[in-house]
Amino acid sequence: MPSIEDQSLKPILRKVEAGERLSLEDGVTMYRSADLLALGYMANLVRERLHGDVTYFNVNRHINPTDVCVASCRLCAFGKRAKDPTSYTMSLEQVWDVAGKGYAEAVTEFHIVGGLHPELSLDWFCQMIAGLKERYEGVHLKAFTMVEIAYLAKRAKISIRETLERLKAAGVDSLPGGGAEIFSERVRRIICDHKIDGEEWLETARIAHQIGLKSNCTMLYGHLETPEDRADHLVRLRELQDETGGFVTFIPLAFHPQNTALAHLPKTTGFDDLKQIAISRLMLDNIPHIKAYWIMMTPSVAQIAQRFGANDVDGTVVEEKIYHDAGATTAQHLRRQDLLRLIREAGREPVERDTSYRPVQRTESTFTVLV
Ligand code: V47
Repeated sequence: MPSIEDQSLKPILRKVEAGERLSLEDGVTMYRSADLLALGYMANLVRERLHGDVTYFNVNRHINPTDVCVASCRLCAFGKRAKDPTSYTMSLEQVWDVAGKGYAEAVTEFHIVGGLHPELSLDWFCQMIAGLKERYEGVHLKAFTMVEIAYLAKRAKISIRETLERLKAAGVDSLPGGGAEIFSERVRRIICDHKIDGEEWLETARIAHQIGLKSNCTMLYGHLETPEDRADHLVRLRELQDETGGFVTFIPLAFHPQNTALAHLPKTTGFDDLKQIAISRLMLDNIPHIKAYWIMMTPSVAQIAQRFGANDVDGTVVEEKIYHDAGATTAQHLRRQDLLRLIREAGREPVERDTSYRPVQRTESTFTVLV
């Protein structure tokens, strides 16, 4: 056990050892502490209690059907106006085609998110989903952030519940965690004032969970938020999880400022990224998995994060646009064997999972090209 240098963490350590819930104030105390090793030690205790030595990964592919977006969020380098000649929108055939391209291993999940397009209808997206299901039977479709759901409902002039029900009937299996950003209204007004507010994000997630769609959840950090805003965000996610149990994985997302309207802000440091992973594990005692998204934190930091509270690294990804448009210097994809090495080197046992965290059994014949 390491020595706890920061005395303010001692009462928190006692709670962690006793398996007690941490308070919002404990969260703020941890954010104010620079005792990274003590935070990592505590988070690792919880992580090993829950998952032992296992670190999960999956073989997935990201698909972004369009970057056209009616919102102009200051945090974003991805969205473009429809009249921008550099914007793109795929046809249905292109989406179905791109889903199977460029990867020679059997994908178990498509992660599908995009801009808020002013002309693509709910029917179009239902067709897109149904077409993917038909062509790639057995691939889990994790599609549409709460923000996209709310926008599609508004455009179709139907309720959020009905929108989610229609997408579920078309073949959506679960929802990714994006768009939550930070729930603080003060900060949200500056970084993404065109988006639904925090309460609406939580309400959309609540309805998704009620109709049987699991989802992930995220927090965007490293911009204008305070330690109190971060702790509040985590507590609000934890409260909804107490109610629905529908969140599977939490993914803290470090803000990448390049090419955004907030380009003057500095990038987060590895220190802050690891601290955020540790505090997430400690505060979110009812969310099973904490993901260190390698695209966002770099494979090196994602690897260290496996000893600071994380138990997942995300997957092969194949083609990532949102972070790369905002200056990410990481690769766009990692091979399955790269992920295995990264995890093993951290002294963890790699387990390939599907989106529901069931282990995936591989034989040579499942490594077939999909196209
Ligand atoms: O919603 C946008 C964020 C999210 C920037 O559910 C930015 O498994 C940093 O949600 N700098 C998309 N972040 C990514 C996302 C995600 C990723 C991996 C796995 C899962 C999952 C979800 O990225 C957006 C927004 O919060 N984002 N722009 C930026 N400049």
